[in-house]
Amino acid sequence: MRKAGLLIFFLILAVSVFAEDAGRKVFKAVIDERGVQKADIIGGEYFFDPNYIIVKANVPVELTIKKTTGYVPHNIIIKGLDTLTEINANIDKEPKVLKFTPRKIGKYPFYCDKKLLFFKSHQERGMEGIIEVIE
Ligand SMILES: [Cu+2]
Repeated sequence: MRKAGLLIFFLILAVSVFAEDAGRKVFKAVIDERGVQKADIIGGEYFFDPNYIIVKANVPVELTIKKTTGYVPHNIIIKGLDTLTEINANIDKEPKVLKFTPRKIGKYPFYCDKKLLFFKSHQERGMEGIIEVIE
């Protein structure tokens, strides 16, 4: 009985890992004439679109983020992109530009940390993504 439980646990784990990858919408930031990498993100219930953004290291980034219609408050939090910055911004219907220069190659999760009472957090409901910094 114990083995069966373990097997089910690993099956669920495998399925959830697969599902996470399958749900990614990938966008590679576009470098404009100023040499700035740009990407637009929309946040809403309960997603970021795109939710996998690829940027180059040591090139300034401007992420323009805005909210879909609706009254649920959202934010975006990104940690560790460079040594000083932790991005933590509310998302509004008015587009907001988040500026940073990624220094280290790697994958950096971003998410909305809003949560209503005992409900699942927005992050748990799928309001999360990854910024991948490449060379
Ligand atoms: Cu949210």
